[in-house]
This record gives sequence, C-alpha cells and structure tokens, in this order.
Amino acid sequence: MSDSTTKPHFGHVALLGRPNVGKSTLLNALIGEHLAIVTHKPQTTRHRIVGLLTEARGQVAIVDTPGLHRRRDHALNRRLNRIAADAGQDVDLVVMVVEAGHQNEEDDRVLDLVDKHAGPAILAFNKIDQLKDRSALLELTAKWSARAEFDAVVYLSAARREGLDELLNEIFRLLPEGVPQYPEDLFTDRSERFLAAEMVREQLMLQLHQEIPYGLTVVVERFERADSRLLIDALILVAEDRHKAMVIGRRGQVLKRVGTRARHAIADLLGQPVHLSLHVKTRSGWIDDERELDELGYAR
Ligand SMILES: Nc1nc2c(ncn2[C@@H]2O[C@H](COP(=O)(O)OP(=O)(O)OP(=O)(O)O)[C@@H](O)[C@H]2O)c(=O)[nH]1
Ligand SMILES: [Mg+2]
Repeated sequence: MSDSTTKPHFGHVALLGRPNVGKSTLLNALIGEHLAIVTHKPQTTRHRIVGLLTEARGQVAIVDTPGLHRRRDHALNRRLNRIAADAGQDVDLVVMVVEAGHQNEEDDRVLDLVDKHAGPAILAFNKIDQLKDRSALLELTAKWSARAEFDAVVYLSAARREGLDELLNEIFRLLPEGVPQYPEDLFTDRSERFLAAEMVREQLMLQLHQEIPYGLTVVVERFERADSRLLIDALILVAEDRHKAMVIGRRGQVLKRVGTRARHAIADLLGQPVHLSLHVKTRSGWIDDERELDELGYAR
C-alpha cells in the first residue's frame, strides 16, 4: 500500500515475446478487460496496444506487441517485427515472455531485443499450468538468466491469473517515480472503433483455418451511437476471391457466427448494446503493399 511517504511510479512496460506465448492474454489479465485479441494461432496481434493500469502505487502503461517471428515474406510481417522492436526501445521496462514448457530460436530474437533495451528487464515464464513438473523451472531460470541480465524472474499462468501480483510488484519496483500521465478511468490508448475491428478479426481468426485468417483484415466503415446503441458496419477484406466463400460459409453460417460472437464481445467491452453488420470483399495484395497497409491502419 502506498502512504504519504511513498511516491507514485509511472512508466511504460513492453511485453515482448515470440508469437503465441501469451502476451495478449497477460495484458488482458493485468488490465481486467478483454482488450487485446487472443487466439490459439500464432501472429494474432498486429498492433501496438497500450493497456492502462492505475493503482495507489502509480500508473503503468502496458504495451502489448506482435510476436517476434522469423518470417519476412511480406510487408505486414516486416512491420510486425518492427513494431515489436521499436516498442522494446521506447519503454522504461521490458517483460520478456517465454513459454515455460517450450522454447525455440524465435525466443533468441527476443533476447536480442532485451539486450538492446537500456533499462531494466523482467523474465516471465508463462503457461506454468502446462508444466508436468514445476521443478524444471529452476533449471530453466538458470539457463535463461545466464543469457541476459534480468532484474527479476516471475512464473505465471496468465490464463489462470496466477503470478500476476508478483509480476506487478516487480513492475512497480522497477518503474521510475512519476505521476500518472493518462486519465485514471482510461484503460487503453486505442479507440472504440479500433477495438471493434479487432473483435471481428478475433472471431474470424478463431473460425477460419490455414492461411485464410492471415490474409484478412477488418475495416470499420461506420461507428455511430444511436438510441444508446452502437451501430457498426465492418468490412472484411480477404486476399483471394475463393476465401470470400469460406468467410461467408454455407448459407452464410460462418459469417453469422462471427457476427454474433463479435457483437457480444464488443458489447461486453464497450458496455453498450451493439448492432453489427459485416460485409466481405476481396482486396488482393494489401498485405505486401506499403500504401494499402498505411490506409488500413497498420503502423510503419
Ligand atoms: N495453458 C495456458 N495457455 C495460455 C496461457 N496464456 C495464454 N495461453 C494461450 O496461448 C494462446 C496464445 O495466447 P495469446 O495471448 O494470443 O499469445 P500472444 O503471445 O499474444 O500471441 P501473438 O499475438 O500471436 O504474438 C491462446 O490459446 C491462449 O489461451 C497460460 O498461462 N496457460
Ligand atoms: Mg498477441
């Protein structure tokens, strides 16, 4: 607890890690909102998303990032790695998220980023609920601690909300002193419009398979409030014509399911009833076209 003698802390913390280790799940668990989209597929996150947590001991801006990966085959993939790399440099503190039961050479790229970061770093082993034998963590900790200078090591199950207090204690300990820079009731830097597009993309990623989810993007074309309802029109852009039929599904069933689930997710997050209408169009080549990516809201 803070008292009159402890000064508040403030700073930005980046969650870095290879795809699928649970960064977005961790952000959501810390913030207590389904802010960042989560799926079992790697490369779900495509944006830098800030979640805000305000407590008596200060305020922390937690930055979720796209998973650092090896593929550089198109412009979007290159941008995703750049967003993660830049986030690692622009913050006061980095949290390297590693999957406790499984590491690979993509984690090494994350380690390079941690090395480049000038400030403190925390190593977070996530998904400890999947470990058969938690004593393996001792050896893992020794191995990874030898590879970079970490100021703290924590053990988490973001999905089961285990270890979050320990992580937050370390975060506040390592953050500089400072007063909150964001309004206390704000929980993200992102617009409601952005969050709505992401909720639709989350459902599409969950419902579609193989390469289809990776070739699609969502644009919110209308976002209005009327009679205390949100009226949202979203356009789903797919990479190929044949993907359009898959997104719509037989008798429109896939699109209907995506719409229903996304509508509930948006209503829960924004606390208002939602009317959501979805359309699908083909826009080939957007994923490797710098101008299109700018227009579609992907940061450089
Ligand atoms: N068992 C278990 N699963 C988890 C845990 N944390 C996350 N997951 C699951 O791991 C998968 C990936 O989670 P995400 O949060 O999307 O991972 P990410 O690191 O943000 O992935 P990218 O955005 O692709 O970089 C999802 O299926 C989550 O439910 C955990 O603590 N335990
Ligand atoms: Mg993510």
